[in-house]
Amino acid sequence: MLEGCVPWPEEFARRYRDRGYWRPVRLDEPLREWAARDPDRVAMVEPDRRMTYGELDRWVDRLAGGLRTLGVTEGDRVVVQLPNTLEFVAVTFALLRLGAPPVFALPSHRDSELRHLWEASGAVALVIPDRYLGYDHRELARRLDLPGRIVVTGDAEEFHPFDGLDADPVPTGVGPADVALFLLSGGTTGRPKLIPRTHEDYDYNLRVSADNAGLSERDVYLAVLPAGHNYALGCPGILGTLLVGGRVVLAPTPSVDDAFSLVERERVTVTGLVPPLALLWTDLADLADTDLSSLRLVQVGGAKFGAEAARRFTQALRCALQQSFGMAEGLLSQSAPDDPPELVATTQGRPISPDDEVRVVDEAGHDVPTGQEGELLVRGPYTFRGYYRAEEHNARVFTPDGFFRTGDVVRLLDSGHLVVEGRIKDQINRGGDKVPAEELEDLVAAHPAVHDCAVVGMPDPVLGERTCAFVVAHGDPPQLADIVGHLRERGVAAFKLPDRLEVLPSFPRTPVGKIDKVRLRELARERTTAEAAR
Ligand code: OOB
Repeated sequence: MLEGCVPWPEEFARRYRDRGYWRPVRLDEPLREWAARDPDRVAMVEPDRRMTYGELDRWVDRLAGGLRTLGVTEGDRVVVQLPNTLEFVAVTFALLRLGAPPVFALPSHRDSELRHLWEASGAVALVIPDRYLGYDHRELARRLDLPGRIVVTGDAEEFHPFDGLDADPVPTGVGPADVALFLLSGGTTGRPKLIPRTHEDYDYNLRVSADNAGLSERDVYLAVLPAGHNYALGCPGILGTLLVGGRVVLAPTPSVDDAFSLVERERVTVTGLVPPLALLWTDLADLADTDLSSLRLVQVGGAKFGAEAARRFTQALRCALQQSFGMAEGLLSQSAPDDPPELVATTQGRPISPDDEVRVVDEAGHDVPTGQEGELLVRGPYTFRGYYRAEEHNARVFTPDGFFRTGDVVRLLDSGHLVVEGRIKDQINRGGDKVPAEELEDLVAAHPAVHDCAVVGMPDPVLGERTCAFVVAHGDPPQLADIVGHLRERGVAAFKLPDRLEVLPSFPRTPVGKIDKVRLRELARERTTAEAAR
């Protein structure tokens, strides 16, 4: 295994193999099998292009060869920041085949995030689009001036053209237990961490979630959310659909217009959404003049989807809802096809593997009685054992016996269903986009008019939460626009920009002298509800 990654202890690995969870395959192998069995089957579709399994498999081989020629070798990391396109899928498989794990950045990431990902992964190459949604990623790459290869889809200008990656493939010695890819954590302390996922663990993630979604080769999965996010990538998502021989449709943007017209045209059967999008779909399903009747299952997750919203959603879309509570670190909890509708509306389903070990504990780490709130700890066949190159942090977020402390507050019901009640990790969940508090605080505190900063979530009817930055000023108090301008200059992703700024003479403190975020959250809530009442 790659240096800096933590393997499962041998007894667990043996158990997961004995039980058939971990198979001796690499993630790119099923593509080869489908291509051999049924080369003319359509594998993936974009609004203006489509490609068969046979074509995709050949492309992946040539791309892997081309990347190798560029100097990317086994064990190297490659940061991939591509929107939902055929190239995303092809380069992902090519890197899997080459044994050079992709590190998935979001298309919304900017200078600050990309530089961090580059450094934290020790990457040798970056793959970006020329432009996406009006933003020129080549300019971003120019500013970053990274010491490595920059590959660009579309008009590459001075960089390496994606389409120029074309050479005979070279075999690699990478195996099922090796790291296949890196997912990004939502982050709490410091900068977001990298999550290594092995071929065999992620293959199991794909199979068990495909199974739970009843996915088959007849299914058409629409990728609305970013392809490099665990949810759309592998729960079962793009990779799970291709594993079972289904068809992947790639939405160029998450807009309802794009999604609805693709559902109608491609007869989409399954998709996954975050709650704010699910609310929009609920409102527009009947208004829009589109035929959505092919949908049989819509997953909603990434942030809490309330019971009332869930009921309205099911009524409006007239298809099954699957609540999904997942994390890039592993654990995936989802409604099952035979769950009664009320249980689907009111819970976040059940962990999908029989060998997911979950504990719910109080502040002292003791298990709480069933049905009571506590922090969720988890260990299992597709839950990782450590962040990449993060020994100290790992010592804090894992128990000595290997349970991952999720930072989520849940209740575990007698039936095994989980209800997410909140969070103790210092993060704002902005409609599924995770804003790491500490990262944002450090960035805001670098503004000359800011003495100190603390960010908290404030309730929001659509996003669930929005971000409120509290600051203590140096001299003249700054305005929200000043702070936002400062963050934009530093190249911070738009979803991390604070929605509100509150200036205080000093921060409330806890008895031990820490900033009292509970009090700040109350304050943010009081101020927003007072304004809403006006
Ligand atoms: C998904 O993955 P991440 O890594 O972006 O975020 C994980 C965190 C969880 O720890 C939890 O705090 C929150 O997102 N979360 C939810 C939730 N689903 C995720 N909180 C409440 N209710 C839910 N249904 O977000 C993710 C990965 C795979 C599938 C689905 C979501």
